Amino acid sequence: MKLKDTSFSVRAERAILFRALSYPNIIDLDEEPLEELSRLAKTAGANVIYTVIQKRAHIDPLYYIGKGKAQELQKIAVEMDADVLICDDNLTPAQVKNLEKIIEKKVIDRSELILDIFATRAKTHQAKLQVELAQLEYTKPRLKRMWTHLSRIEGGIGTRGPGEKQLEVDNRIVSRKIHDLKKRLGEIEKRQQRVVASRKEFSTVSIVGYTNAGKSTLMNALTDVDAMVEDKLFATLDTKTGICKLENSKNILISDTVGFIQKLPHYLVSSFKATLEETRNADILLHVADISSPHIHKQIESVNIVLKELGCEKKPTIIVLNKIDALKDESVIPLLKNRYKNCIVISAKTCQGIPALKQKIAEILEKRLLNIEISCSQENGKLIATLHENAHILNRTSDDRRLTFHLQIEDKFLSKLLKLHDDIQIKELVP
Ligand SMILES: Nc1nc2c(ncn2[C@@H]2O[C@H](COP(=O)(O)OP(=O)(O)OP(=O)(O)O)[C@@H](O)[C@H]2O)c(=O)[nH]1
Ligand SMILES: [Mg+2]
Repeated sequence: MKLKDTSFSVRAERAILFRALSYPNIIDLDEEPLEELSRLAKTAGANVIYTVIQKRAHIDPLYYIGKGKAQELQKIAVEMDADVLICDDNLTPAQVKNLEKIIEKKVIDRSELILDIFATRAKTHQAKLQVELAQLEYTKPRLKRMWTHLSRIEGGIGTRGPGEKQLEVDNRIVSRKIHDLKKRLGEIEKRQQRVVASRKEFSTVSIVGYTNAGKSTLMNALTDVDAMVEDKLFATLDTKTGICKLENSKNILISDTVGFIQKLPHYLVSSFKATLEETRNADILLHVADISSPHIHKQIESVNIVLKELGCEKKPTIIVLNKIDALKDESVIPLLKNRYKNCIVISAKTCQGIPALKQKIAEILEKRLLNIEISCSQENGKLIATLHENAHILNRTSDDRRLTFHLQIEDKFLSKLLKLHDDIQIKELVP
């Protein structure tokens, strides 16, 4: 089971985009509700020829949009010679099946589109395995549809998955394959954990954020790594790590990673766990957001949801409001600063605000509490007194000549201690 060779399958498909708007989304209506889906579709290689929005009180459990609207879509699809219909929400397997029956064209949902983009973008072995796993997780509950509906759907968006040749594939094979991929990715994850652990002497910072917010551009501004920057969604699928020198001449490790998007399918996040290992272990997160986007709040919120899913919601996080050079209305800056307390305004492109960002990183690192064990001679009264004053002592033991403290101490203070006293021994403890 291999990812299809995308150089042949990306043909410019004619796509109709559709979305049902129900409460509370109708009230909170964006100016262009299908703008992001349209960018995603174009990224996947489609030509968007028409968009349809249906306002309705409830999402239809059988057809997502109303049945009548689906019949209308069928006529439009024939008239406009569409190849594919793309829904902005995630559909149930039954909804896809029912819609395809009426419309008689390939219907794909948001997750399938994102998976498709990931499949075209995956370059490294690990990224490919991760995408393949996510595709299989997506396919599994839909195998029945694949059996009955796939025969008339050849090539193009949504068939780059392992599904297209899989009419003969049954649930058992898919499950076994999922198991096997998880095992292989688990091994990669363990290896990655070891690499991350071996770098523990460095403080680590992970760049996260909505897709296209400027994460890789920021990575390039902070380190000498050459990360790929593109005005495309999901340009980065792999983690890159580089060294950044702070003003206090401390070196830290910074990693760039895959972007997030709203309604990101859960299994995609979990498939990318190995790639996101750096994020899960980072001391600080830089959450990059595009200040020039009218959807900035929603994008920050979507990223926070994914961070929560990764168990990172409590990590010290700096909200990095990027692309200030592209902002037209500067009056929003005070409002944003008020809303996002720990934020900093920058332009990764012009490097405006980069020194201030580095300064902020240094400050947070210095304030970070370390869990350590310090042992010193019993005679070192001055050190013992300063420890009592400046650290939170959790435990204290003594043998004939030495005292051992288990304590929490600020990184900044520990550096000072090390300079002042040479008879202490320090061991960092895992909290
Ligand atoms: N005007 C302006 N454009 C920027 C800035 N930072 C990034 N960009 C542009 O935004 C686009 C996306 O930048 P990337 O750095 O690739 O964004 P990313 O967050 O890594 O995107 P993905 O990896 O696709 O999630 C590119 O066209 C960049 O040139 C900035 O400070 N100002
Ligand atoms: Mg990137």
